Amino acid sequence: MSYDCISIIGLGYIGLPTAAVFASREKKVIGVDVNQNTVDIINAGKVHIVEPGLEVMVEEGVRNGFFRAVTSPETADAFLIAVPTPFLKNISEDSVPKPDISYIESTSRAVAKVLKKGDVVILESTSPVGTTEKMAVWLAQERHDLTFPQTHGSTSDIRIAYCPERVLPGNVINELIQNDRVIGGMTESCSEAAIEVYSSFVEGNCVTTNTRTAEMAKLTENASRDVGIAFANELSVICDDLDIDVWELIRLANRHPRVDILQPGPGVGGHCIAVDPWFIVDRSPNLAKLITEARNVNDRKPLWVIDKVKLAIADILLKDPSKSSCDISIACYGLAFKPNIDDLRESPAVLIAKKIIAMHSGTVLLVEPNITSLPESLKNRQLSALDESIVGADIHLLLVDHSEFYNRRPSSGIIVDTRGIWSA
Ligand code: SAJ
Repeated sequence: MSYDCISIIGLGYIGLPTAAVFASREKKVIGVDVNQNTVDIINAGKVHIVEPGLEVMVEEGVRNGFFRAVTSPETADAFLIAVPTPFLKNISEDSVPKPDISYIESTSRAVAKVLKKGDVVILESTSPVGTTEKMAVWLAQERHDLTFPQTHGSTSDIRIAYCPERVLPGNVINELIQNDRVIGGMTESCSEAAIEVYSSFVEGNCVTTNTRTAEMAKLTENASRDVGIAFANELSVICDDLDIDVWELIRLANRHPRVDILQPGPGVGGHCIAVDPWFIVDRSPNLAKLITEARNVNDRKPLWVIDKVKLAIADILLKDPSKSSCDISIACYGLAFKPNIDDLRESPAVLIAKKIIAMHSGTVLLVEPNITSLPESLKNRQLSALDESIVGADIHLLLVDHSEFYNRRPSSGIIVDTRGIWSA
């Protein structure tokens, strides 16, 4: 079976690059997104997200007639679902965030309407364990004239698989092509169909398993990184208390051949690592104790950083009683969720900046070289220039290790360095 027409549903950070790569391999690609504005931008050969190499690929795909975007599903041979799976915000403060898979359900029901015998449906969205099986049920509920793997095994009309994306923002195009793929088919023939789809561009290995293991693999990868970062963040708090330079400590410990500690920071951001572990906790709340605590350690880190800023303010006031808090200027360096990107989603730096603005009566300078305007949540503020902030601020709060900040250690004022690039 050859899958010549591929439909990608959800043209966001994963779906759009995936669609563009298929188009670059001269597959006929139909991108589907509910947002008319997104569809219009793509059909004009432009992009609504920043990712190196993406715009050129989208422009080429559209210009050469391989890629077009629409707002509702059309007939195709393979459907890749890459819609968001956010979590529902806490109902009460101490409840575990719950994953919201309603976009997968609505997408599945819409895709079902255009399915034909021989099609394959692949779920790529990060999902709680058991979601692919639910998707198979939703598809079957809409199409009694077709057979599905949960009832007809390897002879089913429709093939269904789970294949998580594992690409790193900032290096998406390269990782889409080079990374290994974990493919969890509902049957072996489902896995084979999915391999056939990805073989048009994936140069890594396609490793097969069942749907539940593939779903858990994705969550495990990100939970593992979250636990590793929590260890580093906890170390940073302990070392601060013991007057030890945590960055030096980690460099030394990592000289051990079997130790590889990650780097502390102001907290964990982005839409993956800070979210996905909750999908495991939601399913197994009484068992996922370490995973829960790691999340809590990382979520507490921004508050610890704010306490360090409060201490710096108190220090200045103690040394010069003629000053008041409103005379003190604080510069925040970096707002993105990690270095050298413009993505502010779930960024601990934004959270910290907002809290400092709310608590501090003096000037707060926001320096972020990768954006040209501030997000809605920081409206009424302006971006500040790096040079002026470094010279003028009383407290320098380094939040993101952007390359622009290296070798720019301020020579005066108090430094609160959450990334260790301005350590003495
Ligand atoms: N961070 C630290 N210390 C570190 C490493 C990261 O504090 O040593 C922080 C970053 O500053 C950032 C957050 O963690 O705030 C997450 O950044 P990241 O670079 O670790 O990961 P993401 O969110 O950009 O991408 C992750 C990747 N997952 C893994 O590395 C296991 C990527 O491969 C996934 O595809 C992506 O999540 C996803 O979409 O799930």
